[in-house]
Amino acid sequence: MNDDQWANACFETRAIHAGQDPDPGTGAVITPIFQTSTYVQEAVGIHKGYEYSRTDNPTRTALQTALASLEGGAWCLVYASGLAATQNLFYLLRPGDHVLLSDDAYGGTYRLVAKVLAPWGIDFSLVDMGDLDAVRGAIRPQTKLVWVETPTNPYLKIVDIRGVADLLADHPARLVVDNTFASPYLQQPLAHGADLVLHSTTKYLGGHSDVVGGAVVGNDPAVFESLKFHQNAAGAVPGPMDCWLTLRGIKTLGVRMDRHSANARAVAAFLGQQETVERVFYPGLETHPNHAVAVRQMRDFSGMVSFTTRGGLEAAAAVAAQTKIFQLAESLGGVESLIEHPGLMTHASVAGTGAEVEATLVRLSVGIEHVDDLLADLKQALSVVAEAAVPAD
Ligand code: P1T
Repeated sequence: MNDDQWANACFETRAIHAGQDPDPGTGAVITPIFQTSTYVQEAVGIHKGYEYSRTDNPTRTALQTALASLEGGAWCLVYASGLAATQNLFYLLRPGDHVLLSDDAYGGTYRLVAKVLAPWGIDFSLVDMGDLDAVRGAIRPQTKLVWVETPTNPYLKIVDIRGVADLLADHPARLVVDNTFASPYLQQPLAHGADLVLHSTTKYLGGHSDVVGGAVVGNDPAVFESLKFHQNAAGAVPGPMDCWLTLRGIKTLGVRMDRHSANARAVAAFLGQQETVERVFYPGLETHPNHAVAVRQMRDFSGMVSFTTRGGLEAAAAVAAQTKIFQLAESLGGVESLIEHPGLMTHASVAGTGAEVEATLVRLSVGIEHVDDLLADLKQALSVVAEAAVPAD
């Protein structure tokens, strides 16, 4: 089958096969790691489509073809990290242009915009993208990019992608959706009107916490040409081994996301019953303010759950230190469960900006271990905190 024929296959089948036909030279079923920096030319300018691996590499091409297929886009570019992909997208802007950024976005995205790009003349404002009236009010004639994360990091707010796209119908701004928390198995933003999709492939797409990478997917050929030019000129490319690891990860994306979602649903329900837990943030809960939008645009609700504890920062940090299966670490989306304190870890760079997170917030990346073990681990960690909060007789 060729790529056009795979286009008609279901998601799980494309995850395994799109862009990943057996190697024509050897019959290898798995795409080889083309660990080469350069390619021999028959004569000057006569070659098989590859000249130099900053520009293109066959393992990278396979990953790009697969991800474009999974997001339903015409093209994909992959990068050395999610932030390298984000930076590349900002080359679409010029000094004086304005960006609308989600007020609850990954701290590193905020840091790139506020601390690196703003000094070069890119203007930005933060807005609660869940409030479409607020988005409408914040759009300016100079707005060229609207940056949505959904679900957001770390409060798991849900943004109505179609709603924001409709607001931009008569405006030249491009709508970018960071789809890292959902993955294309659960949500395909282009189908809801987004212009571009961004991923930290480090997370669910890679799926095994063994590789850092990023991706952008879109349909507009002019945007592809511009991004490709800038990526080649500036050089933020992933190595072939990293592309191969990500390709291997996406083959199991569907089964992993089903299990992540089922486990997270159980964890969110459990946390909601605990006295030491104040509030639970999970888009799969019917009490989530945008649950109806999540149902409309997502297949399931993914594996991220956040909650606030009673008892202040000490209690939140203590829970994060007490879990045994949930390992205390930044990042998310791997098969193993992780726990972290966003205020002191992933979102420390938003401190003092007005977009900071609560000191009592804890974020879980719920893995695919057995759910009974995960619930028991959280129970013992929360009980230690509860005991510490009760004064001894
Ligand atoms: O780490 P990197 O591959 O560069 O991706 C950046 C990034 C982009 N978008 C979202 C939604 C993200 O969550 C991230 C990275 N986030 C973490 C490392 C974290 O622990 O939240």
